[in-house]
Amino acid sequence: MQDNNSIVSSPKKFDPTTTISSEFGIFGIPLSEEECKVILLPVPWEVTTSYGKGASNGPRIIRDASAQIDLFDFETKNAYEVGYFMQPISEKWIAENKKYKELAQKVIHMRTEQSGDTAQIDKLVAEVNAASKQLTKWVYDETKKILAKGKLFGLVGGDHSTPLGAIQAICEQHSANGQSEVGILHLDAHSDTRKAYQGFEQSHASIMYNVMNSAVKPKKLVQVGIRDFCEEEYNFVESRPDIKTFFDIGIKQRLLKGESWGSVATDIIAELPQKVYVSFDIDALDPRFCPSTGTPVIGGMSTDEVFFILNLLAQSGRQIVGFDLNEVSSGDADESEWDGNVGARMLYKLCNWSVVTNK
Ligand SMILES: [Mn+2]
Repeated sequence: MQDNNSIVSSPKKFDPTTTISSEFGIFGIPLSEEECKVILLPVPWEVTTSYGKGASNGPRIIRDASAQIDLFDFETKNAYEVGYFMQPISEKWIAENKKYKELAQKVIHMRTEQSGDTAQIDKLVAEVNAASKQLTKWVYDETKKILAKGKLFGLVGGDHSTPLGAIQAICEQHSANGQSEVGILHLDAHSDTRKAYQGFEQSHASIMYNVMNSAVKPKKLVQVGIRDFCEEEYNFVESRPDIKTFFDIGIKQRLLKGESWGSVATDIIAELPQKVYVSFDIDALDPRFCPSTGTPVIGGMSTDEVFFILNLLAQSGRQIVGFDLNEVSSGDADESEWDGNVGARMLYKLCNWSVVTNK
């Protein structure tokens, strides 16, 4: 775990004012994968997205916007000196995403138009489900490889289905007797606890249902900012003692009555065990921070409120054992500078706090 001590002790290993091509790495940090402590796995996948599109471009628009960030950070100072690296965005998965997204769209279209026979729909759904399983297996394997090198792990989606394999690998890494010690801090507008969505077993709307039904499941799921969910999801989260949901409206009622964000955030952190995986759907934020995201919902948190939670998490002595940022989207266009900019800044804080809490 100490392979990058040389970088920590010689912070002038690279000049942070140098700008390099955004084709390599991230945040303009000109270090190789071997030299970096934090490794980011980009997953350009949005096969089952139902409403807006463009989440598969998330890794690219975040990387493109990331070079403009000042590396020195008020809260975490020179955490970046251990090096952050984003692996190349896989051309194979870009192509697979395009192929299976078309099949999934066909299914959604046939369902809304009530055209096509059931057997045809079932066949297409089975193909999409098989592709999603392959993606999850790939993410699981890549996550294990990164962990095996003693690196800190982050995933950049893609839609919210993408981190399933990563969460499973990290829960297994920190487990005993089939029970994981990891708690998930889940920031999202949506509960994402649907058993399946439009027949798709591994869609963005089912990620936390799948996580909580994994072979080695997390010790606790703590959801924050949830404001779009169906009755079945409400009943599901309320019935499980290992799930605590801070609904957005509940949080807002407390704030509107004069309670502080500090007191709300303290209650959120108190629900989490020592080891924490952060799954951050950008739509947890007020849509003004993520106008192109696939399923925006009014309400939500500000960037500062999320920064405050992360800071408090670190102050509490908890350890971030992995994280993902997902649903940052280019929208219908191939680019969205603002969504990329906000995404890059949120990702940077996740990297920084990951380093600080693992010292
Ligand atoms: Mn989500």
